Amino acid sequence: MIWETLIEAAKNKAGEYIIDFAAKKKNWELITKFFTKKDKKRKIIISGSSGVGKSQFVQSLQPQLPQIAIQKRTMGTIEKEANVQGQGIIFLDTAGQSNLKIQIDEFQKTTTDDDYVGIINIVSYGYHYTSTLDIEKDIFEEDKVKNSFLEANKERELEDIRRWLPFLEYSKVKWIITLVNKADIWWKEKVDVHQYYESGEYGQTFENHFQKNYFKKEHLILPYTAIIEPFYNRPNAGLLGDTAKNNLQTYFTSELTRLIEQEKKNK
Ligand SMILES: Nc1nc2c(ncn2[C@@H]2O[C@H](COP(=O)(O)OP(=O)(O)O)[C@@H](O)[C@H]2O)c(=O)[nH]1
Ligand SMILES: [Mg+2]
Repeated sequence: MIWETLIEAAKNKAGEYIIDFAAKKKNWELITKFFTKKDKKRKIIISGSSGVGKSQFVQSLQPQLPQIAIQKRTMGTIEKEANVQGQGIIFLDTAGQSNLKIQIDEFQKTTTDDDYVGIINIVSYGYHYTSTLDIEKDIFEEDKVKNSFLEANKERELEDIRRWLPFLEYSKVKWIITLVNKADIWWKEKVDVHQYYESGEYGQTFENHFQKNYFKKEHLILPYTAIIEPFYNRPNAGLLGDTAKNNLQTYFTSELTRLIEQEKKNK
């Protein structure tokens, strides 16, 4: 129970009532809950090409952020609400063919609207799911994923960030997380994967942009697995177990919590 919340609560009739009620119930959490609802919600944009695991990622937050609940569909975006240390958070997921355009619209809003605190850009080192290719011909060579397929998808990831990084020039968001999803698939190549996103072509693209930039943002690169699942049902995946998956998810949540608390303090 935080003192500020209690003092804030005592300021008005509704607050007094809640304090009374919480005291009767001996449940002080009720006060925090009541006031968090009234507090301004912070927005986080989930970006990334289709098939990298955006929706699955939002799904995976469920056990990590127990209060994640309300889901709302608007034009092109799916909003999911959660509570991180008493702060209401809205995750904005996008779906469909034109999701890059929708994401860019959201990025543009971050220059004028200070509800937006961060961006989680999801990538998957080329292991994108796609429905337009022939699995046998275009994706696999025997049981090995074709290099040409992975390279083409990584190129798509780069094209996407090149398209939207300029829109972040005057953005009010404080941080960007590059979430390298599907670690269960690429775990064996983790050294290369980390290098690629940190200082390879992807990392370079990011760094180059922010050098020119007036507003510096914190950029974290975190490994993640939203779900453990073989890539196109091939038997060779599953290189990372449940414990590791949980550890990656817990680590992500602790970093997210840190960023949100930091942002609240600086407000
Ligand atoms: N192996 C594995 N598959 C994943 C992971 N995350 C998502 N997927 C799969 O990738 C496909 C696309 O995921 P989805 O969330 O729909 O991607 P979106 O288009 O970005 O929303 C689905 O079949 C997911 O089950 C992951 O961490 N590991
Ligand atoms: Mg989706």
